[in-house]
Amino acid sequence: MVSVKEAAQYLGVSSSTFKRVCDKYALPLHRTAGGHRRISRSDLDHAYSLLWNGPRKKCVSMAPSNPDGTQELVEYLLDRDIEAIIATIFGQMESPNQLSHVLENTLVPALWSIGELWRTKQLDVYQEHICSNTVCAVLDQLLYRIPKVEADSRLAIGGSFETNLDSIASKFVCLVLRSIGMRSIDLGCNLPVASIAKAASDLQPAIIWICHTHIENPDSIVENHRKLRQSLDSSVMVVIGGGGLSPALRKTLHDCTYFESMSMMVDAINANMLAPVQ
Ligand code: B12
Repeated sequence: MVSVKEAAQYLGVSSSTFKRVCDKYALPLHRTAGGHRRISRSDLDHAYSLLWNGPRKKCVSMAPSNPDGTQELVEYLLDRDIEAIIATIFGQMESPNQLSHVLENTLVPALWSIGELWRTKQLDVYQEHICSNTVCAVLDQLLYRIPKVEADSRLAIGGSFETNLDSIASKFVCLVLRSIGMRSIDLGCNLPVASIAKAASDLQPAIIWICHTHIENPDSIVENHRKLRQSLDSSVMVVIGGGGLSPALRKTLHDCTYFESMSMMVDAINANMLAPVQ
């Protein structure tokens, strides 16, 4: 059973819209002993299909396709065994430009599992933090183990907006862009729009990435993207992604290009399909 707040987040709508959707489609809301409303998982999935004209897509940042391998990685993360994790990643990679796919089959599902273990109280917050810190250490090391990029290659910079503490996703994107021969600079998390604009003016990147793993206030995301676009030259491309972006929020962000996964962005860059937003 899922609470109204969680269900609304899952659907990407407000709690009041969620209740209207339940009324409209006669989806039953159950009451807990304390009087709180709950919806069943299957009714929630049904609500998603009705609202968004189809089932929720299994995003690459979600369920592991190789549960045993993922379980092993979670154990390495908890043990802070950086070398074992790097060996696993290199073991699956024939060339650096496969890095996005390999990360999406290793560390990304391991993080998803950690989130689920935390949500179901099988891992404490401190253990989740150990895992996050180990992931950051692995990504920092990988950055120095992939071949150097040409000094005159295109530059990308990025991070996450102010109040947002997501640093992992930005490290992923930075590394993946480097793995396909672009120069990339991770500006980190909690960045005021004015700082990103200043960095863009100082460093003259071709691409700016913004990560949205967690979203607390959708309105501020829309406003920040609007301000960011206004501060940039039209030739600069803004690319975004992150498990926190609901379909509803994505529809309101017109000033940037959304990618469901890092590999999709890599494919678009390789196919020269990433055009500047005018
Ligand atoms: C680590 C973590 C944290 C850490 C982050 C630390 C850090 N240094 O980054 C901390 C401790 C800060 C944290 C806090 C919270 N967290 Co947290 N967290 C996670 C966890 C385990 C991993 C997040 C992560 O980095 N994932 C890896 C990234 C790379 O995944 P991703 O954003 O989905 O990105 C993928 C794609 O979308 C894409 N992508 C992402 N960005 C971009 C950008 C571009 C340009 C492109 C092309 C692609 C792209 O590539 C990625 C790989 O496929 C997730 C579980 C999970 N499913 O991921 C929970 C999770 C996201 N957290 C959750 C929650 C609830 C919280 C808190 C609200 C908990 C609390 N009560 O305080 C807070 C909110 C913090 C905030 N407001 O910012 C929930 C969110 C539920 C929901 N749907 O709303 C999750 C899903 C856990 C769960 N299973 O319930 N968290």
